[in-house]
Amino acid sequence: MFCDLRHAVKVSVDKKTLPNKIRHCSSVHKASREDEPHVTNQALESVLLQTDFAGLELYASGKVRDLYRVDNERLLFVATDRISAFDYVLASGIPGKGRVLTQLSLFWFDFLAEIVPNHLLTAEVNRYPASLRPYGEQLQGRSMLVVRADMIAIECVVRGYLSGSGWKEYQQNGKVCGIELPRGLRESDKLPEPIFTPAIKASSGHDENISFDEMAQRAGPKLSEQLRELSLKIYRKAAAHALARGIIIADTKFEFGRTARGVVLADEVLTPDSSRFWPADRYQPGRSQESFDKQFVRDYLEKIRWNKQPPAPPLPPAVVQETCDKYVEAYRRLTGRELTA
Ligand code: Q0Z
Repeated sequence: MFCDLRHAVKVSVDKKTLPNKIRHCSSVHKASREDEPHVTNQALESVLLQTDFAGLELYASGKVRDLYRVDNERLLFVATDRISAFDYVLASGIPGKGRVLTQLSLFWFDFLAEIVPNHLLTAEVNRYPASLRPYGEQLQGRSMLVVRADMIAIECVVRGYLSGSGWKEYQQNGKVCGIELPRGLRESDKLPEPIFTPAIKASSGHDENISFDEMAQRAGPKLSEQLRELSLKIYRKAAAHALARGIIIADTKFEFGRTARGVVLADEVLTPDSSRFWPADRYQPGRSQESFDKQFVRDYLEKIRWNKQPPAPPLPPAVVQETCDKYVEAYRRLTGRELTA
């Protein structure tokens, strides 16, 4: 079983044995029994909450992923096991989450290769430059060596369904990012066709939807049209694939960059962190939808009536386990493969 926590109950990894302050923390917070047998480092489904690669320069860091500069041309993209909910990173990690998201991005890069080139150089740790070898074990399965791109500062969002900020805007004026939609749509309704709804990173840290015209002014009309066509094409192909496997990709965000090879798809792609994944068999428009991956987490946080102010609480082992299972299930359904690595 991929993320069986039953035997990992009271482990705290000896941090001194781990190189370079990379902390593998037990995802489980309370020891249930003092006499539970200890689990070795290897057997433990440890979670990576923080990265710190001595000698590597941090290039960017987000709620759940970190990006390092390898040299002038290359970056190292690392997915941690951190999880966020209601805008905060929780105190517990989800074992395997970083690997699932990385392997899913890799699947999609390959699946989409005929439509769009991407920033991936390799995800094979033994082909990484020598400077990364000391961290090979931590990087295995959860990292990608990517080409440094000149990022285009527009979030390329595609929506196939009416949810989140799209639903909010629609209720106010019948439009999303200036795109007029039919009257009478309900929350979570499928749109007549997918729409391109660009956004920019606002100073608040939140995304701010903009019209296509505003994108054209910022990024130029030619590039904007290219990114819109690419984004819609990618979404259509991926969403059809996912739906046939029981997952609705309600919306998703792409990031593009420019390299010597032209415009490339960068960042992570079509993961549950960059998209809304809904279980198709539970789909029912007219209300908000269950999240494929985070529903157990949200339900728990509502149940304990967390006030959604920091610090975010830890999760009980059962919730960690159920959530881990959902990520692995999403990977299995979308790729038809078992998660190894
Ligand atoms: C991606 C981000 C992350 C925080 C910069 N290939 C690339 N070249 C240049 N820049 C980027 C990429 Cl992917 C780049 N982000 C988003 C990723 C943590 C923010 F891992 N920022």
